[in-house]
Amino acid sequence: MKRDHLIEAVKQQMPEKRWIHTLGVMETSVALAEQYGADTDKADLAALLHDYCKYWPIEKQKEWLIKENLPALLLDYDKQLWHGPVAAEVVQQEFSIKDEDVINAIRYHTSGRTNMSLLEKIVCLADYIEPGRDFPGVDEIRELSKQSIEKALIAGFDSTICFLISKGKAIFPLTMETRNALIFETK
Ligand code: DGI
Ligand code: FE
Ligand code: FE
Ligand code: FE
Repeated sequence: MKRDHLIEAVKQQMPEKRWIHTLGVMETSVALAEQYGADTDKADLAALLHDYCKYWPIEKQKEWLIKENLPALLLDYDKQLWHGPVAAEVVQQEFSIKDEDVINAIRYHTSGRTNMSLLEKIVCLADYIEPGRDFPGVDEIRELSKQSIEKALIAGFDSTICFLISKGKAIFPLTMETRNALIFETK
């Protein structure tokens, strides 16, 4: 499917504010891809589709998790973790996206994972620092992104983990594993 058609399809799935966020993630992903030497077309495509299922009714997301045999552990943790793995399946079927790296960048954009590819890191980080984001510490993460993608991502996950702790919420084990892996990578 052509990019213009994908854009129309994505816009239809979300309110205006989420579309503006998506545009921000696309712009930042392409900039990071240029900076770190990744494929800018893949960065643009993965960013365009990363939140495709964010506004799907939660029951529909759950149906896809079960239908596609996605990790059952996800069901025990925050529902916000579901839209990435679900979108990774949906875009393959709806739009015939076949690039594994693009699919994994969508799948792991919220939790991260160990041994993330450069493209996966880019989309995950762009999701934190796109121009519309405004949370305490975001400017420090933007600064770190100029120096080290791993250090910037660690700071992003630190902020999410601290936020979850402050709310008394559980932390998805893969997020902790991701943070540990990034720390070992920067050693
Ligand atoms: O979809 P976005 O809002 O653009 O961003 P996202 O896909 O990174 O979702 C982040 C949300 O997920 C954020 O509000 C925190 C929530 N969340 C809940 N449990 C976890 C979690 N995020 C991570 N990384 N790990 C968790 O265990
Ligand atoms: Fe998301
Ligand atoms: Fe994220
Ligand atoms: Fe997002």
